[in-house]
Amino acid sequence: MRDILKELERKILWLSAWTIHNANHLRAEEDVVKVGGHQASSASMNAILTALYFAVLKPEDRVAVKPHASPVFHAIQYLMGLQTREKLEAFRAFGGVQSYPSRTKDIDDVDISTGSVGLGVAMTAFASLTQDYLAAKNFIDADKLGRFIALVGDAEMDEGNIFECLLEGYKHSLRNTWWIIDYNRQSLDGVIHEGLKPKFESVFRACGWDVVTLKYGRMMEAAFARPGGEQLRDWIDNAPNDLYSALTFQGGKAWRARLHADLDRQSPVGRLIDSYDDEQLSALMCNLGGHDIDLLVDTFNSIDHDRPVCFIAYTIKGMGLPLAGHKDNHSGLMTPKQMEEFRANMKVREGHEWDLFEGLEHSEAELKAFLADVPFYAKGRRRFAAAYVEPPKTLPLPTAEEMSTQEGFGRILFDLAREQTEFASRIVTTSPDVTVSTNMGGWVNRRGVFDRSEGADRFKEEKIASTYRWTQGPSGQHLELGIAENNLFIALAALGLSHSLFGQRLIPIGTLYDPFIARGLDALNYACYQNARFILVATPSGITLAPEGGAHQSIGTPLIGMAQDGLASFEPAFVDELTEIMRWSFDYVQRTGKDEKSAGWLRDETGGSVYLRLSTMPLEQPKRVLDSALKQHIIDGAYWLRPPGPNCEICIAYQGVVAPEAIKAAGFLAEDRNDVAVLAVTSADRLNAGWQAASRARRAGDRSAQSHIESLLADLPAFSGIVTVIDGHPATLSWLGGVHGHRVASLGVEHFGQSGRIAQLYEYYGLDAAAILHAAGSLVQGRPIRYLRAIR
Ligand SMILES: Cc1ncc(C[n+]2csc(CCOP(=O)(O)OP(=O)(O)O)c2C)c(N)n1
Ligand SMILES: [Mg+2]
Repeated sequence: MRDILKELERKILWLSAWTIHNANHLRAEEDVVKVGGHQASSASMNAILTALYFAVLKPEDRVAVKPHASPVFHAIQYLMGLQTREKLEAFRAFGGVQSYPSRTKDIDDVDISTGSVGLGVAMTAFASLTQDYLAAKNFIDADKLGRFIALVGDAEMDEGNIFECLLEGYKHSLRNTWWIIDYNRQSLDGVIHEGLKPKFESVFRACGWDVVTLKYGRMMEAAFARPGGEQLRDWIDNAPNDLYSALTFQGGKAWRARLHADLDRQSPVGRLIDSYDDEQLSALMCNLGGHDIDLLVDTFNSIDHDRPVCFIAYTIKGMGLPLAGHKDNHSGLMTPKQMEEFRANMKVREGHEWDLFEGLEHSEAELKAFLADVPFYAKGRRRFAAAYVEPPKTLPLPTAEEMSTQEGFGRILFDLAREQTEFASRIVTTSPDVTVSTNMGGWVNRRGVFDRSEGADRFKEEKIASTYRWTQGPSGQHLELGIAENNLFIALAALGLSHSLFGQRLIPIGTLYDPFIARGLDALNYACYQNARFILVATPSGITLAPEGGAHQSIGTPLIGMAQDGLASFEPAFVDELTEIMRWSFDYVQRTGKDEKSAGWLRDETGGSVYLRLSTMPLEQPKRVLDSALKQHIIDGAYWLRPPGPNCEICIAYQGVVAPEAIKAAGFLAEDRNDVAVLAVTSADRLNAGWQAASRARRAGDRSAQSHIESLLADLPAFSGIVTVIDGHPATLSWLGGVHGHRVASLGVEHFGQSGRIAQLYEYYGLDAAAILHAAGSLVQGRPIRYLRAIR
């Protein structure tokens, strides 16, 4: 079996190097993007991936493969019949295998996407926590837990989000997680800093992990056991990274010259060195732990506990290729001549490069029998689906004369927390230390904090009065996180893929302060790229958070919401709108319409995640009952609060908490111009997406396609001007003028906010009724608007 494994290791090295060579040299004249960055980096982890996939992993296990090992991963899938030659031939090209393993773009069962270094690593930890969460609720079988394994580049360890996640993991008693560090001591730019290994080790141990070092391969160990061996080991241990790399690149002769220069030739160690010929000496010196299949398989399979383990595997970047060890090899590519030599070594005939069993010594029958028996693939594709969990048909509408959307959100959740329904049991909330300040405290009072073990509430035991009675235990439905927004988003990514990773539906709701979305933005993008499903509630937001000042006020987040793929963004002004949006979101996050092309032009069938930008400012609530048409408009992104008539000269379009200013301004305007329209925008994002989609559909021949905003603004006379207003960047709504060519004046915030009272700031930044009237004045034709001077 081990012999076959070693043959497969060579085969995978061949296939991955060939995939890259093919894309870069053979198809370079075609439209294939020519960049290396994979050959050396892939080869570095070739043995580790071979060992894992063919001899260690179980079907329940999940792996995040470091971005540049993508060709190795796909070569393994190709051997297993799960990846096609066409896709490999089109590596990095249109429709081909992705540069970095992608759950959404690749066809071969990628467990966890990687690409932006560090994020896939943390994802394994949060996927493991998700598994614990599901097991604690008996949603999955607690006896069949998988392991979550990250293959980590050593330079990847510089990413801070990894350390944030280590601390969080410690707090949640992380288990069933392995991180295998590819300690090749090279990054993208070159050879990395000396002596990181002990630092890694102490950090991991401090966070409660076991650390296993795979430094010497078995050939090395055998040499160390011979006379002079100890000295050889000392030399290896003390060799600087760059020297080791350079000698690796130069090969056997160079090794001998250097070793003889440093160690007495006539001593036992000198004789030990001379007992190897050049080729053997090179093989010996490159026989680091991370390249020794036997050692790797035995070490991985010897782990008999569920504590988290960090393996530090010494490797050589480019191992087995002529690029090995060279400091510039990250984007290095084998030349055609080198590839020919490599081909000869691998015994691969021209024209047979993609043949599965070409150049291998074992018979096809033996190899096929081996592959058919690999445990990891025994249960087929591990991409699951979960049953739809019926959301409530309607959500009880929180009522009060005045209320903020943030309060409304908290009350809706609080009401849901009372329900003993399947749906309520599938909600999981999480927040980076802002659970209370984002109004989820009541929900947590009722549903508890998740922990694998029951916790005590000392304050309760001591009968000390407190608003928050948060019991802690396996039935808890709130995952309390420390203040690290990266962790929030990666937790949402993992919880939001529960249906696909574990076959169990969760409805994750995460809260944070709106400005701090920026802190975790790459992780948010990463979650969306994987098609994770969650509801992000960002509150409070904008300069409406007046006394908090510029540090806590968000400006650009509405634009983030618009630009982020996979995320439908809303900013309701009133709680009845929010209630409808939340009800819709509970369905939207569960939608599974697949094919982008066959779906309707709005792409709503595919579903996605949702971002709600809320506010702490209490607004007087409208007294109305939403009919189904209005509900639909709220979801589609806008409705006429005051529809335009045929003589309408001015339309005020607002989004979110500035609604009262817009309404007030319309009131003033109406005293002078009796036909003033007010457009309530609940989602600039969905309006814009619909507009873009309809334009695309029309270009593709669907002449009837018309988006919601196009129909709404069709009611507005061509001579009307639109004043837009938002507590956020004005560009969010300024595009409205492009829909039918209306003139636009856009109000919003462009500069860091100030502390103050809301009215002061609205005046200062030009969001108040007076500013709206001024803007309207600049748009109307003919007689100026009266009252302008009376207002300010
Ligand atoms: C967030 C992020 N920043 C930068 C990059 C570009 N990049 C890709 S790999 C890499 C470093 C590679 O070093 P290492 O992790 O040691 O892997 P190796 O190449 O040695 O296999 C960098 C900087 C990236 N992919 N993601
Ligand atoms: Mg490296």
